Parts: sequence; C-alpha cells; structure tokens
Amino acid sequence: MVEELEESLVFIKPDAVAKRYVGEILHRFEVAELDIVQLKQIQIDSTLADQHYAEHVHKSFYPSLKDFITSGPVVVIVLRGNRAVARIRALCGATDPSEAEPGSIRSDFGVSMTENAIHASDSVDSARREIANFSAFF
Ligand code: 3AN
Repeated sequence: MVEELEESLVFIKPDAVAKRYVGEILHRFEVAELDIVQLKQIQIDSTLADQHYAEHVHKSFYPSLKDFITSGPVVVIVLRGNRAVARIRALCGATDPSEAEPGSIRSDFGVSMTENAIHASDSVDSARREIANFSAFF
C-alpha cells in the first residue's frame, strides 16, 4: 500500500494534563508508530482559543469550552505518520466520551463533551491550519 505520510495537530486538554494522563496518552501514539515532531506544554490564551475554535465561536457551548481550554496547561504535539490524521482520530474516539469506542482515549480518560481529554485535527487541511496557529510555540 502507498504510504500517505501526514501530520496532525494534537493537544492533551487541561483535564487530562491535571489528572497526569499525558504519559499514558503519548504511549498510545508511540505504540501506533506515530512520530513526535513537536511537543510542548503551553497555556492557550483567549486569542489562540478563538483562532483554533473559529468554527465554534458563535455556538452556545463556546463560552464554557473557552473557559475550560484556557483554564490550565495543555500539551500540544505535532505527530507524523502513515495516514496519521484518521488513525489518530480513531485512537481518540467520538467527541462525546460516553459514545466513544471502548479502549479509545476519550472513552478511557474523558468525562464530558467539554472535558474530553484531547483534540486532534479532523483533516489534513485542518492540520495545516492548526499547526500554523500554534507555530509560534515551536
Ligand atoms: P472534535 O474535537 O471531536 O473534532 P468538534 O470539532 O465538533 O469535535 O468540537 C470541538 C470541541 O468542542 C470538542 N472537542 C468539544 O470539546 C467541544 N464541543 C463540541 N460540541 C459540543 C457540545 N455540543 N457541547 C459542548 N462542547 C462541545
């Protein structure tokens, strides 16, 4: 099969960082043979939150999502690998942890739609845009 080398922007959200799940989550990506290209613990500020969640800023849930995502450190990671975007999304599971596949990161570590442990790019185009948004940190 032809290799489709892709990059994805992932961040471990404040809930999972506070609960010390970073090592466990990174381990899952390493077992999946994804390469860590960048990794840094940062604080998302108001401007970056609005930029990253541009498609959600006018939605009713956005104020609480923004409060949460700016409430503590996140660990932002650029991962690279064969068909990385779809494979990482599968490892994360559905947005709602109660509907996420058993054994997925959100099923194991998420608690709600807001506190769902992890973000991962949903397409190669989103990944490019998101990596550019975070590039000042790398
Ligand atoms: P995903 O992160 O699975 O791609 P998106 O892009 O639909 O999901 O939503 C981005 C983030 O917004 C989610 N990770 C979640 O934290 C939050 N979110 C989405 N929908 C809701 C909702 N209905 N209520 C609360 N938070 C939501």
